Amino acid sequence: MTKSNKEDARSGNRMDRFQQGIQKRTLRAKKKVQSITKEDVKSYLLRNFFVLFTVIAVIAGVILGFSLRSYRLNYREVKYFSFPGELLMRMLQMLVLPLIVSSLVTGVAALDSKASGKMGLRAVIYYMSTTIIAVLIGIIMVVIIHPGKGSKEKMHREGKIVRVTAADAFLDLIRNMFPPNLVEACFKQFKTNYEERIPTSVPVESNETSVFAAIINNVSEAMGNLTQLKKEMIPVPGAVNGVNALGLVVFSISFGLVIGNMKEQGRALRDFFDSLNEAIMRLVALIMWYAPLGIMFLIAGKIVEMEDMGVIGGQLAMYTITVIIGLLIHAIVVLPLLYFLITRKNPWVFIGGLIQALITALGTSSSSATLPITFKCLEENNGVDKRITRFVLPVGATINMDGTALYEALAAIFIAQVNNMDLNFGQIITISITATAASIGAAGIPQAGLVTMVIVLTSVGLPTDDITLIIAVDWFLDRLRTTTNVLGDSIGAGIVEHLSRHELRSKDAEMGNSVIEENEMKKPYQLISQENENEKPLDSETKM
Ligand code: 7O9
Repeated sequence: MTKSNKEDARSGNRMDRFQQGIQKRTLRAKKKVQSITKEDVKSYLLRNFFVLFTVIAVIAGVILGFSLRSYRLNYREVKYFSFPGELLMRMLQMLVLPLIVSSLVTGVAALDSKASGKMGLRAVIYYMSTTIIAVLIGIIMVVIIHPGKGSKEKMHREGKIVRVTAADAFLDLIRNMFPPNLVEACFKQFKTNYEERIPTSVPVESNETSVFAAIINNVSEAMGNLTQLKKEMIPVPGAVNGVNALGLVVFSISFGLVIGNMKEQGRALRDFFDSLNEAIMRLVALIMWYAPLGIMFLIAGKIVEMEDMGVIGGQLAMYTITVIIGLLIHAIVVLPLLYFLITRKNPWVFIGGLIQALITALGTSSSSATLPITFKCLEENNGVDKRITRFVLPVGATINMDGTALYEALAAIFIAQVNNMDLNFGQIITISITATAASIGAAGIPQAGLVTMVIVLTSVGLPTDDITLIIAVDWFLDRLRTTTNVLGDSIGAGIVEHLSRHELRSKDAEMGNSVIEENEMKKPYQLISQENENEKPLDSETKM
């Protein structure tokens, strides 16, 4: 054989192998295609149709909103116009209460206390670390960009701020963890109110003979009345409307732990909550048909309603941009990177499955109202194990708010910049700690929104009145924060699932009964995973 012949043969071999490779692939692809049932295709189209529809809804909402602005609708007309959006909010909020209770109870009861303890620990470590990262990003961005110029005279002010005492807010938070009445906890939160009282001065021990004592008493009372120097704010118990999420979460987790340990005796309750959860999820599926329309009107309504951009001066615009950049870095760099580093899977495929939830968060600006949709996206599009989502999502919605933490730290330093105050290192650390704590405790603090901001500001002696400088853009930034919060919770579910896969598997091996049902749920996800070879169903090989 000549040299060139040899080479020919070798290249022929290579060609053969190449062709074989292609044949194998086509065969595999054919098999895959054959294994895809009609149902699979249907569900795939349906899901993408929904996502497409939701994205179109946002775009249509923005266009509709801006084109209606020129008509200068009055307040009443704006309210009528937003009505379909309001309905979506109400429908979603309707489901939140039964959803969090049933999912937490079954989520915790599905694992033994050791496994749920480990899962809980992982979740809490994830929440803490991402929140701290978010706060650091906020601080770094506001220090680098420096949006506050040290003058606030020309800035627009809007709204009122509430006065709170940090200690009372903290005690309220702890009180709300233990609601005395579970039914009341579904619609009311405990809140310390203040009453102004002029304390009646303790009378000097007087017997009728002591003219001196009588004079002192009279004089001190008169002075108290006149100068009101002694006026005191007395904390009195009160309540505000709103779900006491923290109390319900604490109760549901404890309840789930207990019935999880009750073995056969707890079975009836476990089945009840399981069934309740399933029924609620079916209602969510129904509401999702209406969601795109609702979101369109929510967004359009908000755009029609918003004030003219004229009030936003240079500093406030820079501040808005700083917050947006900070949130973007956290949401599209840090969280996906963390997901990739821990699970070694493509974060964008995971985020792709969450689009509807993220858009709903953008439209509703409430991570608790988005919760039903987040559940649906994670379980059905991303195939995250139900035992994980049922625990991680409600707890995440209650205590994990990365966007909020980032925002509060950034806002506090912005207000310091506007006031020309230099913060030392200790003060910046204080801001980080209070912003982290405020984002964790927000759900337990009544009327949290501004209250937590007041607490962060007072912790370093910044003027709380200056919150009114940033209220004008808060409605907009709230939407972006909420989207970041929802993304943080969802990626947390993905990460905790990956870290807890061994416990989940051993539990599967222990009891094969509920697993069949869950595998059926996985079908749509497997269809996705075939497109993305690196995205394998986590535990399909061990199940069944
Ligand atoms: C944002 F899911 C439930 F049901 F457990 C749940 C119910 C209510 C969870 C949380 C709450 C709740 O009240 N949360 C709450 C959140 C209360 C006050 C303030 C905030 C902070 O909200 C975020 C923000 O303003 O930055 C954001 N709007 O994620 O919803």
